[in-house]
Amino acid sequence: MAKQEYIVMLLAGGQGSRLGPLTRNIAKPAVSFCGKYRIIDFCLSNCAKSRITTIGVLTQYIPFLLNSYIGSGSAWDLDDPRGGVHILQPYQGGEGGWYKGTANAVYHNMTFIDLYNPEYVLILSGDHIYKMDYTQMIRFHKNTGSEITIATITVPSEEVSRFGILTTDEESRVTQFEEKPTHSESNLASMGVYVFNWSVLKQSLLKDVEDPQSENDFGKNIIPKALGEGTRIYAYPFQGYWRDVGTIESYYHANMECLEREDSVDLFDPKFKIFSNEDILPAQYIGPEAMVTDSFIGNGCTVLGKVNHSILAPGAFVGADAIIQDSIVLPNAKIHKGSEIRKAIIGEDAVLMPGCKIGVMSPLSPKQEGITVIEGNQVIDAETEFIAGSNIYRMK
Ligand code: ADQ
Ligand code: ADP
Repeated sequence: MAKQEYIVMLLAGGQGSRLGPLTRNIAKPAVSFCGKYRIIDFCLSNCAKSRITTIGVLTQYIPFLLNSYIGSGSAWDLDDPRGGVHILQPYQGGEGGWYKGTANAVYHNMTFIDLYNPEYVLILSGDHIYKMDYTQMIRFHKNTGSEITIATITVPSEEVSRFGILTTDEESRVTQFEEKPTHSESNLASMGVYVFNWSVLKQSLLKDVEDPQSENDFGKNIIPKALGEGTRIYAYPFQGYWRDVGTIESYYHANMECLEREDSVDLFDPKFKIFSNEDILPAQYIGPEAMVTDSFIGNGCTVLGKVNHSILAPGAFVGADAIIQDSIVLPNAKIHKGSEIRKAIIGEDAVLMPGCKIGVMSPLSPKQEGITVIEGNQVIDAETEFIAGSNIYRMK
């Protein structure tokens, strides 16, 4: 195998339990996004834009759809003969075994990394919505003489508990790091995107795996330990839109921000395209009585009713006199006639029989109400009413 200056290890194996009903049967990076994509498309398209030649994708949790979706990587133009895309599943023998935390997933695949003998390893997460040219971050890593570089972005103070939070000196060198603090003076968050010198990463992984107390996680263990040992860690200031879509609320809002177009990822820029590997489907069909406004409608959809400020993923069906408002309908979900869906997410392949009422129906404004979620693959009986009362409703 030819030596590569850097390779990517893409973490895509977490359960994503906070996405609840959406990840019951499907890995988080494979969840549909914005009527055309799956979440992992963003980071694979970033890799293509950054001319990355070699990517190891670490999958573990219900990986079937994700693995077949990624395939050879050709949809993102990543099937490079020098390396290409490799799905790395847990295996037995050598350093093999189930992936405990994120760092443990990389530990189990050190032999894979050694095949390419890289200077640097770029660690990415498969569940972020953003556009980034990683070559700029690698250049920053080299220029600062950093051993570990963490991509960072400022987040609203009330969200610090979802992220690794850092403090830096005036040279951007990291002086403090705390994983998911309850509150913090700083609101500079780790994006979970790292560049490591391979020699430094390897030593950290080998040491960490010996520690029985460790959860073998980058944010909880590897970064704090390295900082404590005086490793040169720098914060790369990312400019642009970035969302971790790890919760129902953040997933819903990131989809809706795409509709608003302005403060979101630019899906329309021909110089930086987001590629996807969606099925070949016919064009969308909008029926004679239908009304569609302010919405993304995927290929293969049939709309007979009304859709406003909503996203229909490929193959969705909206029957006559149905109303879809402020909602996300995931691939192949069927909403039969006369049903009303407001501020809800309808899971993949779910079927709503006629006359269902799902989501906000109370006098409160939609902004005050929670998001109603129907799990994928469910058949909801005719005339069922799920009124948004709590944040998330989980079938069963
Ligand atoms: P979290 O987002 O909580 O925090 P986590 O969800 O554990 O990190 O995992 C990140 C990525 O790794 C996800 O794409 C997930 O699918 C994958 N993953 C998780 N466990 C895995 C395993 N065992 N094997 C393979 N892949 C796995 C992290 C950092 C924070 C940072 C946020 C930014 O710890 O410091 O702020 O990301 O989103
Ligand atoms: P649980 O889900 O905890 O077993 P319930 O199904 O009775 O219990 O609902 C708990 C709360 O969720 C109630 O306040 C109920 O009004 C509300 N709820 C029920 N269905 C939905 C829905 N589809 N979306 C949002 N909230 C709902």
